[in-house]
Amino acid sequence: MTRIVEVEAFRLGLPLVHTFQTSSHRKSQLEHILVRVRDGEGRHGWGEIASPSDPYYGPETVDTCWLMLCRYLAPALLGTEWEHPGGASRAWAKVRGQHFAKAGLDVACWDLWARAHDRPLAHALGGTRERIAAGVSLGIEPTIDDLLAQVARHAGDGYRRVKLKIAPGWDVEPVRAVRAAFPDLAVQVDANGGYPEEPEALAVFRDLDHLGLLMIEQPFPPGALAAHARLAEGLQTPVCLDESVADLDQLDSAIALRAGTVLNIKVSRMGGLTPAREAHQRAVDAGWRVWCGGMHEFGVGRAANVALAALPGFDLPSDVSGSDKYYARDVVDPPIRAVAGQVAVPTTPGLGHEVDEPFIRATATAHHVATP
Ligand code: OSB
Ligand code: MG
Repeated sequence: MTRIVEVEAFRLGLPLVHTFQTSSHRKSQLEHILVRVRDGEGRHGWGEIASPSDPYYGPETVDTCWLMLCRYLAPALLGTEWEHPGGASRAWAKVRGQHFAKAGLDVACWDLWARAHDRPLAHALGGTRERIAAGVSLGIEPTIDDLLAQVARHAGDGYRRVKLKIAPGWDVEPVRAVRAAFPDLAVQVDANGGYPEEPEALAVFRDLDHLGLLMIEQPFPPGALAAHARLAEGLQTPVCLDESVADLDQLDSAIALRAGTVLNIKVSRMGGLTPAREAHQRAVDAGWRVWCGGMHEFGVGRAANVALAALPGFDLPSDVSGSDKYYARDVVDPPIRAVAGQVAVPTTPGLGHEVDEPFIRATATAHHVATP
């Protein structure tokens, strides 16, 4: 049995090497929360709460995650004994929502447990891949030339799939330009729910449907499952859901309604590795394809994504690029690296990357210690 006797939380900002813009926000530095758990035998594990600062992707923010972690989630975990990390999440099952905050604690428990059993996290989860296919997610750029330069840079680094953020006013034209300039590159788009289900938007998706895209991700707002189903029925291009599926019940509804055929599985959005692994199984059983999405994680969260993406069902390229696409200095050593568009799955215990604890302690802008 494992009992966590201490939860430490660190708020930490890292500058991005390249400003990132989506349909809703623009960022040049990101603040995440790193979580360290320790058990009675002195073993420890790390996790990351990769919430955006503002409530535009989902309802959570760094501030709400900090509050929920300190006031509810950490105290609940401290009072629970568990045999397997899947049992740790029962500690906070009563708390509704708060998936990003829960995910940080869940990953820390998985890391501790995998290390205690001397197993790489990917193996502990049931992963079978030695390396995973990595793609890059590119934000909205000031001009099409800027976008083409970004695509050229990452294609030059060996990535063979790019995801382009789209928004009303930045869609068919830039995507067509990338398609024309890079005919051999796999391209997909992500709207982050930025379109209403209206004739102008439907015309955009009809045009995109002719560009040979791998998929169209989250065209409509999260709750609009029926709208996604109507769109998917009329398109050749697969529809992928991200924001619409934050738990297994929403996944069941999406499957029943045929609101898509592809699922972007994020550890953060689902509330941890335990629910993410279950979502993988349910989606694959329903005949959907899955891949692993990201939230611009620092190295701790990124390593968890790599481990998840080693599961057998993840057969589409993931948004799990190397640390260097985002950060000049990461919080893990070695940083996550992509070679020829692939990231090797670590074979050392736990997350498989040493966490740079002195750097985290020295750089944190807030620190909280929870004990029983
Ligand atoms: O919708 O997938 C998304 C980043 C922040 C918020 C939402 C999304 C993203 C990404 C980045 O696409 C994926 C990555 O971590 O590289
Ligand atoms: Mg997305």
